[in-house]
Amino acid sequence: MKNSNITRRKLLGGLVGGAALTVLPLPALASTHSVREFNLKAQKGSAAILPADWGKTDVWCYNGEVPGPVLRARQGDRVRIHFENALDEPTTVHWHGLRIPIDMDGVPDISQKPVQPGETFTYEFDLPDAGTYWYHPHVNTSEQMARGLNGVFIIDEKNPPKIDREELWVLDDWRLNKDASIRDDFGRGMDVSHGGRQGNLITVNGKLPDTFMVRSGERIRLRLANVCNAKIFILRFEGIDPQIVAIDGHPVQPHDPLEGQIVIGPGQRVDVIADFLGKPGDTFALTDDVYQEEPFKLIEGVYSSNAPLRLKPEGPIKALDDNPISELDLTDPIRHEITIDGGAMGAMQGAELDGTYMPINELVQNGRVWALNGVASHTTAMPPILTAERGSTNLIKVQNDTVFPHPMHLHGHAFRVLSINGQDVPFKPWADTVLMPPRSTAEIAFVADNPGDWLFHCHVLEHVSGGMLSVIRVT
Ligand SMILES: [Cu+2]
Repeated sequence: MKNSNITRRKLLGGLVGGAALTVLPLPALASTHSVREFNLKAQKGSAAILPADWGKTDVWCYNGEVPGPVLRARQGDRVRIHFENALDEPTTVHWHGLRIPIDMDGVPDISQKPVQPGETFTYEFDLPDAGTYWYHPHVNTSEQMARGLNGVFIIDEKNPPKIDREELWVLDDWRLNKDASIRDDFGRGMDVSHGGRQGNLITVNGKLPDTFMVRSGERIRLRLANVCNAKIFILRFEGIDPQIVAIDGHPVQPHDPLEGQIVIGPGQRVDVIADFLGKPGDTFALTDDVYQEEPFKLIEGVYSSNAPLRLKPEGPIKALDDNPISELDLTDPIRHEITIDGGAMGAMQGAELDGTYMPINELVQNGRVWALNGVASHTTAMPPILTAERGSTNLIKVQNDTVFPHPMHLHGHAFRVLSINGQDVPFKPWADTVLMPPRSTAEIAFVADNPGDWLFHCHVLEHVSGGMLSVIRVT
């Protein structure tokens, strides 16, 4: 791997381009597999995000690494994670996408008290699902994540796919000053009311995008995770034809990216498997098409001069085994509606905050500019936006009445994304986050099988600061 030639101007010259109801119980506490133990410490550190002549960047990180260590276990395992907070402020760890008990979910005031500086907390839970997941703080999330706190959690299938190797690409962006330090303008009003904190530097696995070497004939699984505060990637592969095999960790029938693109919003993950069938010396690429006038090359791929591993694939790419998620019965679901309002250029006149209706100017003075069903929130201790009886199938029509996209994330469950703007979504994939385009509707459905108060919020973290969070109660 070598760094491509990137000038300082290019780096920091501004924004980069600008059936029948089946309720499957969650696994019992007694696991058939071993308990895997991990130590995880949130701490201050420094990371070589930019090339060496820039010096290191002060970060907040897990175990001294950016991104944090990959936690890896096997489906059905139980994990025990000894967490220590060595930061100067409270934090928690949320296990994004994992269907675990509410008291392990890392949400302050609901799951646990924030872990204070110098304190420890032991997270322990079973892993019902295989796939690509991740972890991050849920206290002062916008700042803690922008400073580098995140990591990927990989859960291996009981029956893993036949591949030659796998690669993890953690996609992140950073807002840096010209001296490579992180800009400390967290919670800037412009970011809260517009598209969130967008960075001016994109990294893959905490480093500048780099050259990826493959051997002709290899079959490789690529795990893509977007851990940005707010940035959406529109990914396009040039020179290879990957098949999407999992979305947000959950298997989906292998298929080509729709219109050749993989759109991946904050918090989302996509697994693809690709056969690399070029000749030695050939090249391929992964680009980000968000900046249409100048597609950004994330990965430059090169085939090594080694003799091909094989000349043609050993059969088609097969589907991964399903995760044990309760299947939907959509004959007569319980229907709910959640409307997203607010933001710049929106029409919101006011909303409720702490039980009191406030006109928009008063809301803004309180730092809130977004609302779900007319309620702006600022803590997690709040009345639920909807209540679902345990075992019931719930269909939520989410309406985005704003001019911004919002990746809406539900804790503790997986839902099927049924439709966007009335159009059926191919394969109706299981997901924990649905990326809603500006002024759109989405229908999502899930079986409420995990009791607790589960956050439902935008994963643009500055939108959360601005009030876009709520709680779905499963009784
Ligand atoms: Cu949002």
